[in-house]
Parts: sequence; C-alpha cells; structure tokens
Amino acid sequence: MATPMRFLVLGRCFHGLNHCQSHSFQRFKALSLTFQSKGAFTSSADSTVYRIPKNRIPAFVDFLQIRACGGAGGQGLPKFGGFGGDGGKVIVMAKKKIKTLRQVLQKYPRQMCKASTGQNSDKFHLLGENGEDIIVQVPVGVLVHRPDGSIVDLNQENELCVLAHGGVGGNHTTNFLGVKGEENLIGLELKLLADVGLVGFPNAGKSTFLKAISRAKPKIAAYPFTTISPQLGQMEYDDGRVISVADLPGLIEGAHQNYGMGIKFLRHAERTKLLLYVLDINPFQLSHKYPERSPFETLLLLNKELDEYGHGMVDKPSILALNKIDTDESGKSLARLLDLIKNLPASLDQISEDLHPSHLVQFDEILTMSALNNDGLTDIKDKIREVMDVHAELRRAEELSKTEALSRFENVHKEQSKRRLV
Ligand SMILES: Nc1nc2c(ncn2[C@@H]2O[C@H](COP(=O)(O)OP(=O)(O)O)[C@@H](O)[C@H]2O)c(=O)[nH]1
Ligand SMILES: [Mg+2]
Repeated sequence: MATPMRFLVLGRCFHGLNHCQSHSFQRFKALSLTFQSKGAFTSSADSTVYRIPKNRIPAFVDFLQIRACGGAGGQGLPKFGGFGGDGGKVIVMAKKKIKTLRQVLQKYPRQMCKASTGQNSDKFHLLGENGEDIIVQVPVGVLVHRPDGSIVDLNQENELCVLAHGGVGGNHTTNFLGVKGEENLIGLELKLLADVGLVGFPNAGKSTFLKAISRAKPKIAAYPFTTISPQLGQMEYDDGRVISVADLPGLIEGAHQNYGMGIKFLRHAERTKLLLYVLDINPFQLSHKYPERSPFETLLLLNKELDEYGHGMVDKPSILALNKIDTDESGKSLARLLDLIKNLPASLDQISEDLHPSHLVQFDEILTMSALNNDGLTDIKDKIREVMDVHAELRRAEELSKTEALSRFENVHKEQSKRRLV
C-alpha cells in the first residue's frame, strides 16, 4: 500500500508549563522552558544555578545547569621571579558510554564543577605546576549553551568544549598575583540522537510498537500519558543492522498552544532521520473536554501540531502506520480512512477548517499494523530501512551534484583567469 500522499502544515512553538507537582520542580521546569523558548539563557538573568532537588530528580533530564569554575592561578614569587601555575580548566566532552544527563547529575549532584588551582611558586619550585583540568563527560548529542548565547553541538565521540578557563599564574605582568579563574553558568541540553521518531496522540500504540520491535520496556496502558518521558529502543535486523527508535510521548490537540507536555519532547525528533506517525484507526477522545475525533481528523490534527511546531518536521521522510487493525473486523473503518487519504485534498472539505494544517505531510509509505498482535511489523521495519536508505542516497546525490557544480564553476573560473593572463 504505497500511496504517497500530500498532507498539510509550520510555525512557531510555545512550551507548556504544567504537570508540575511542586514549587521547586516548577522552577526547574520554568527555567528549562525559559531556556527553550529563548534558545539560550543569559548569565545575568540566571545568576544562580537551579539545583534539582535530590529527592525529586526527574526520570528524564534533558536540561541541566552547571556552574563551571576554572581554577585560580597560583601565586608567583617576586623575590626570585617565580611564576605561579595556571589554574585548571573545566572541559565538557562527549562520550558514548554516558547515556543520559541524569548520570551527569548523579556525578555532580551540586551542579558545580571546580577545577583545581595552580601551584604557588616557592624557592624549591620556581615554576608552580598548572592546576588539573576537570573533564565533565556528557552523552553524545548534548548542546552546550554558553553564557554569551552561543551554542556548541557535541555530536561526535570525544568532541569537547571549554566551559571555564583557569586564571593565569602570578607573573611579572600580574604583579606575581594569581588571577581568578572564569566562572560560567552553562546549560547542557540533551537532544536524543535516534534514527526514527514515533509521533502520535496518546493511546495510539507507540509504546506497544516500541516494545514489539525492540527490547525497550516502555509502560503501556489504556489511558493517555502512560509514557511521560521519551524512550529509546534499538530495532535489530537479521543482517546485524541496528536502527534506533525514540518514542516521543504526549502530543495532544493544541500542544503547540501550551496544552500538554508533548511539544517539549518534539525537539528530540528534530534530529531523527524519519518520523513514524502512529495512528489508531478508531475514533479518539482524549478526555470529556475534547470532542471525539475520527481517525482522519486525528491525522490532520497530528499533522497540524507538527506543522505548528516547525523545524521542518513535516518535510522529514515519513511513514504512516495505521494501528489496531485487529479491532476493525469488517475492515470498514480502515477502508474509509484510506479513501479519505487517497482523495486529499478534496476530502478536507468535509472537515472543519480549524483542523486543516497549512502543509500536508508527504508520506513515503502508508502501512497497516497491529502492534499488539505483532502483525505487519516486519513490513514496517523493512520499509523504515528502505525509506531511510532512499533518502540518504538522495541527500548524498544532492551533495555530490553541489560539489560537482562547484568544481565546474572553479574550473571555468581558472580557465578565464588563465585567458586573462595570456
Ligand atoms: N487492539 C489493539 N490494542 C492496541 C494495539 N496497540 C496498542 N494497543 C493498546 O492501546 C493502548 C495504548 O497503547 P500504548 O502503546 O500505551 O499507546 P501510546 O500512548 O501511543 O504509547 C494499550 O491498552 C494497548 O494495549 C493494537 O494493535 N491493537
Ligand atoms: Mg506511550
């Protein structure tokens, strides 16, 4: 069933501030949300590190503030012209073995990293030794927000960035006094690096799918918001290839307008190579406050939410998985839905305008499955791989043609300058 279809959606995002049980947790969230909406935070506004209370560490930490203090320089010895050692630096380094920011928080519970001071000069050691650097190991995929607003992306093993330089050791230019080290408030933001992102409204069967195709053990239940933090799973193929899948929970109608918490997790989908839209083929009602939506309306709404979020979500390679086909014994519900999808955009006329996304997603494949009964999953796995490879090939060809065009241009340019010389 390979019906490529045009679907709608784009815009700005807002972040929801809710589901906070305590004041302190609220503050942490507010902080991380301020930072999310600003894209960076200023050192003046956030002069104190917000400490995550030890008894309330969230299961999934995707933003962490750290105070980084470079070591002070050691004192020089003016009498003998001795130099103090330089203070140590605080460095952050991406390491594959570190999987979460929670691990970083556990290692530095005070959210403070202080490098050691340079050694003072004395008459036996005229040149004081430099202070030791501190290397904070973080997961690959962390973005470092520096106080000047710049962002450093650590997406390769061993990539590093200096958070705070140490002070210079005392010497003749400093009157032999050691200089204080830098003190910076740094934001560490984790964006998961997964190949595939699962998007869908609550109860669609995302966690069930993730559990069925990987060894991940997400919580599954027949009520919305069972999964409250992103879950990662590895999907293995017979030839040994592994594709990682992230379940991004909680998208709901109006998420981009501050409802729910789903949009907060969408940033983890920004780096995925493919989005798998999981849609229940049965009508869906989040709660009595919301109207019941037909599967087609739910699909449009999902498209709309992703469009409003922006960041090119609707332009990503995507597959639509129509789930719970086991519940549709007569096949009527599925047939109706496919019919509506096939007749887009004409079928939009039957739907209220406020559900229309402004850009329709272009699905590479539309497939059916029953995540619960393991039905159709092999097909989906194969298609995911195929679509990812086709798009990777297209990207490569695009880049190649760009470089070729560039080198052709350079050759012409060289020829012309030669002619001018003659
Ligand atoms: N009949 C049926 N139920 C399913 C299927 N997939 C998921 N469910 C059920 O739908 C409910 C919500 O599933 P879950 O995976 O937690 O949804 P999520 O909120 O999208 O993660 C659970 O009760 C699942 O057992 C399916 O293919 N068929
Ligand atoms: Mg779930």
